[in-house]
Amino acid sequence: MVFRWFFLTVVSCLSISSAAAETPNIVLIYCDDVGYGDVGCYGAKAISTPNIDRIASAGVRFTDGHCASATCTPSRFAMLTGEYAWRKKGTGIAKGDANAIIQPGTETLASVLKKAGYRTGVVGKWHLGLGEGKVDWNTAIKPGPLEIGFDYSFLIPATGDRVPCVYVENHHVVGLDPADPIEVSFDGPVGNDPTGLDHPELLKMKWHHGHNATIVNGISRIGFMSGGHKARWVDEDMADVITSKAVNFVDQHAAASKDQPFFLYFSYHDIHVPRVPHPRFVGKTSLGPRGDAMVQLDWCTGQILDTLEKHGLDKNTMVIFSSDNGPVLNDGYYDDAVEKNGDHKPAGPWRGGKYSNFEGGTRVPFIVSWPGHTAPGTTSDALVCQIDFMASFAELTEQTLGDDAGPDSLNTMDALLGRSATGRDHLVEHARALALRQGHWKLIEPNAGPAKNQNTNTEVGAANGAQLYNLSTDPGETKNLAKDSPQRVQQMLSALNALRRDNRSRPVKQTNWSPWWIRTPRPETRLQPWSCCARHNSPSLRPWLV
Ligand code: NG6
Ligand code: CA
Repeated sequence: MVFRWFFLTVVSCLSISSAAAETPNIVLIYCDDVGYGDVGCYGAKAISTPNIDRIASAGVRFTDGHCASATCTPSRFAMLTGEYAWRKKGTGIAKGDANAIIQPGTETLASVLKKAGYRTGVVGKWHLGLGEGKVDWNTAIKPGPLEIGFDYSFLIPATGDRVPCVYVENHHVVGLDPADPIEVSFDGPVGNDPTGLDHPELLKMKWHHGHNATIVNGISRIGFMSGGHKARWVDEDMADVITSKAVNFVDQHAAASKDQPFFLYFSYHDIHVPRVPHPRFVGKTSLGPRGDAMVQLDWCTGQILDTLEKHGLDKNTMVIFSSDNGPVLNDGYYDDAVEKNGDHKPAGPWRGGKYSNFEGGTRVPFIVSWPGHTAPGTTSDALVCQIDFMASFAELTEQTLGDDAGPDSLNTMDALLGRSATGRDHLVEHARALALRQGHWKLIEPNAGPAKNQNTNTEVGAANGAQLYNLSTDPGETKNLAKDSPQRVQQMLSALNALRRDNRSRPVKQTNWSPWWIRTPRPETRLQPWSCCARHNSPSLRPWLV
């Protein structure tokens, strides 16, 4: 009898648990250099973004949503691996011929979803390195996304402004003529292609800083490239090309099996430099190419939303819209971004932008919609970060992350869906230095240096001493309160150092399990369930440990 009761209880627990696993399709729309204030539903007046606003009207728009770093490679590394990039050497802005930064065998957001039965794809900007050793672009290029959990990839290998200027589909350059092999170098010239430095008369967009090496499609790039002429991309067509690949991925899914969920990481080139939108978008804003590229980006968003609707997939698809770092105007080309900006505020109310430790560096547009699960048209002030996607989706799909996987990824799914007003209780923001958020308090650690990025003119948040800001009364980070609150500064510096020292934010799971009746009650070593929120979990933030 007792056995029967026990058996039924176990069975019913199991069935409850499997009924709780949810596997919506997931479309992660990831922009490049789009700032908080560049999107209509975040207050942009000079740019209209009806399609992005459609996502917001079906879901939750976050006001305190972050990428993990203020530049691309480390942000993407953190989002895909659930580990802060500042913990790992070699995760700074990657060269165009960088080797794969995420090693095969590393658990990633894609591999977690693949284990849950998803078909996984990445389309667009990669910028996390490909291959190993001296990369040969004329043979199979691996490892890459396919070796870390993606079933399909169609890539801009690094950035639009770096060679090689070709697309890579799965392991191969698209449209490569074997008689015209590709060679790439970041150390010195290769081949005979003209450079922007020697032949400015050949340029349709002039370089301002950097970006003066090989000319491709009338635009000089970072790095040297020869060969692969037929395979080279045309910047004006890039948004159309990658959008058609993303749409194909969804179409194929719809044709093959609606039962298998899919995860599409759709990673735009826009609005990174060089900003060269298709002629049909030119002049759509008063802001020049930067604003017009934003209109193009919104169009791409509409295409993918329409495709979901066409197949009736929208009802069970979670759409996430965000950006890899804050905004920048002049990032290396004369494209009128500064001259035509007028009173547009790319970072919205936040100070700084790309490259900055001020909020503008990492506080970006962040929208989540999932019909039937997110309340339409809502706003959340919860502190959320892309680094948490991994643990949050592991939880949603009822998987347990290993201790080595995603060490800084916390399950914040309730906040992401707007079910809870509380997200993280702390976050490390990464630019040239580290900054710690604890609620509305923000500490930027001492980092001496010029106040502005000398190329882009962005305020980077440098200062000899610590900076402490109260974002609830001073969202623009104008009053440094460090001298008034030395104790808080000390507490936050030690918490930051403890996060560094611990090598993780999510506590390890308890492995030496023993029955409760023989456990020693020692609060300082008792570990909390990993999926709980950071407030209860982070060893670094428990004051009795720091
Ligand atoms: C910088 C480039 C900048 C941009 C950035 C990467 C120079 C002087 N600046 O080094 O133009 O390419 O790297 O941007 O070369 S990111 O959004 O991909 O991180
Ligand atoms: Ca970027």
